[in-house]
Amino acid sequence: MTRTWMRVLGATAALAISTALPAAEPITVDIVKFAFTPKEITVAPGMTVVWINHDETPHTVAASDHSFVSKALDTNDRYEHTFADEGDIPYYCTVHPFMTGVVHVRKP
Ligand SMILES: [Cu+2]
Repeated sequence: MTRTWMRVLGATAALAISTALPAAEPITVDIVKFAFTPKEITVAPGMTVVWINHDETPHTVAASDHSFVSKALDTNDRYEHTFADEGDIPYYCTVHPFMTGVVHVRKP
């Protein structure tokens, strides 16, 4: 194998790795059987979290500090929120307040 060809392969591998970085990928929280799953997540500032309701019952996603609140999500509805600042943000479902979760926003 020639040196040039090796260099091409190396560049291709580097490209594949950079494409796989999750930087732009939103984090998903599934709402299943009256629970946020996973219940606790950690994201970097600037990242977006997407909640998807898989239940037959409408749910909401509401921050305890009122920094965001979704409308009632029907089955397969999505709600997304981008977290700009560091902190711990507890949230709950306003229809079923026993449904709770936490988003930890931390610099990596
Ligand atoms: Cu609910």
